[in-house]
Amino acid sequence: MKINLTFLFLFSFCCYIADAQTAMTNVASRKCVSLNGKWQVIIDPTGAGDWRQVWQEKKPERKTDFIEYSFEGGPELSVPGDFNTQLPELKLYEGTVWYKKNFNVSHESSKRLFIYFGAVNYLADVYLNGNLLGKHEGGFTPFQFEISNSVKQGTNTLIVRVNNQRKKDGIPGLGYDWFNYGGITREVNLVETGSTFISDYFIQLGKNSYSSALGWIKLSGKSPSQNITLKIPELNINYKIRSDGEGLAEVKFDADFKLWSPENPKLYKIIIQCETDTITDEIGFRSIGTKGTKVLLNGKPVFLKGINIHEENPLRAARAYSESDAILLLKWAKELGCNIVRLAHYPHNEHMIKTAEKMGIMVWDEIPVYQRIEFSAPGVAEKMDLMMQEMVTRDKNRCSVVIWSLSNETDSSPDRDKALTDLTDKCRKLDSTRLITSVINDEEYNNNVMNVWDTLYRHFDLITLNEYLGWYVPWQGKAGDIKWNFICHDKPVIITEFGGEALYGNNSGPKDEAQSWNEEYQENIYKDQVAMFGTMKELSGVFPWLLTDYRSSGRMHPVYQKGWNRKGLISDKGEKKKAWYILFDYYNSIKNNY
Ligand code: GCB
Repeated sequence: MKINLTFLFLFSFCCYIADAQTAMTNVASRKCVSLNGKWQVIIDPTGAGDWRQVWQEKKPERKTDFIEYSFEGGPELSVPGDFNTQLPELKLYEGTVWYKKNFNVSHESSKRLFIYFGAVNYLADVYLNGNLLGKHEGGFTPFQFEISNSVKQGTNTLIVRVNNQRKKDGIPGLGYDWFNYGGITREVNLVETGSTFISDYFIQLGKNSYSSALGWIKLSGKSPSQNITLKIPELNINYKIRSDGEGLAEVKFDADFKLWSPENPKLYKIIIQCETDTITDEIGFRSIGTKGTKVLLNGKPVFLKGINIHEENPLRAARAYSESDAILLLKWAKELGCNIVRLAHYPHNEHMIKTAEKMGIMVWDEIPVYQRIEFSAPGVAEKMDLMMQEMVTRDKNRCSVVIWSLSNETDSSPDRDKALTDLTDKCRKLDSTRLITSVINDEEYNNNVMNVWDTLYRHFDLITLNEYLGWYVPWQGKAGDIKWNFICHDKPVIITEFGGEALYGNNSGPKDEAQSWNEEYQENIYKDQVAMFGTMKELSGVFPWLLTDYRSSGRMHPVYQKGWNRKGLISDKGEKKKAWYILFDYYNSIKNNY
């Protein structure tokens, strides 16, 4: 884990294409005032609010004046939460909603204040007291604005223009197979810090080590050079360092850690103290790597018993955001026998990652570089970089996260290859301790031989592929007879998606016809897949698509889908389909160190 000053600088407090700042690490343990709750809103389908300048909240001055908008008297929406599921008129809405919240401040000039957003989907323009603080693009990562100098004593007004319209050069772009929930979907906080504070830190085991913690601590503010102590009381660690003129201190100490694993998800309380700030965290220590075709956790081979999950609570048919949503989804994953979840296809809220960590579930973290991204369009590479950096900044101290995934199912082209190679290199410079990959699905299947040829795999730590044999791609022979050729022979192979659709409770129609949408057809796909897995010596893990049925407007079958992707092993009512039990038996048959 090398300290790279350029990246640290970018990490910390610089402006990107949008001028929001990358959020400080570990907001949950800082002094926060929550701005969650009801916000007043104006729904603006035509964009009229832009030329009427809603953020100025004009009021009539003369008797003859009238203003054709008002937050007062209008609807309210809960934050956090998507807007589509809160008001019937927003059910399928993709457009602008203006949000407004007043808050009170009595601000000491020696302190600094930030407004922190957990996530806003997709564009956010943030105004404080009528002035633009800045903009942020990207629906699934946190960002912040410093308001120490712009906030007033007393009442302040925050207005956010949120827009979830699809963009050709957006990430994701125009088409994606999940519901486009818009709004201020995650928490909003007012964060108070000292004038110089611990803005970021990275504390994990060094690559291939079980006892050396490596990393850095970064202070931001006017007194960057300070004495810092890092304590782990349970291990009697009292490590002292001094930050340099840039506020940066290198961390390197040894300890007799009990390593984090699914069997023993051990976390340690960590206290970092500088002269002007203290922050606490719970950090686990584990090592992740590969050897040949095996994935190694703490030096021992581990088969990744995975499941894909979207950030949706199917029982509420709404965007998931809370700890209880996370518990619901992850308990199912645990019950199925999983030791890892793929949080598809974008960074999920932090509750998912922290809850998984406590439950002993590894996490696959991914950015929404999905399918038909316009890699050569102006600004797209910068947006990919920004999302990758925001994800890594937020989650790099979470030991549950073992894989950074930088894209899913992109079409092969020189532009794509360059963009994803660059992004992989940048991600590796930020964090060399985790496995880095992208998911590809362009393998060729002829005469029951699968040729995994894409040269891009050479840049990744894993061969991670999606195959829908038995659903989008008919079997060409017996599942157990398929021969696999891989472009690289020294990397673990992970099947990151497979599956098929079935409506829970539908057991009618021919069992060998996909168009019946019955549970037996899906069950057979799983039986065949399991037969195939048994023949693949390079296989180091599988992630079925997916845990639960989920909303996707493009799934238009009027009887079986009704706007839902039905590839879940669990229905939108929480019922287990027959295929669940096939996977359950398979996962239970795999020994820990297989
Ligand atoms: C895929 C995509 C995933 C889709 C899934 C499907 O290959 O990666 O996002 O939702 O197929 O259901 O078609």
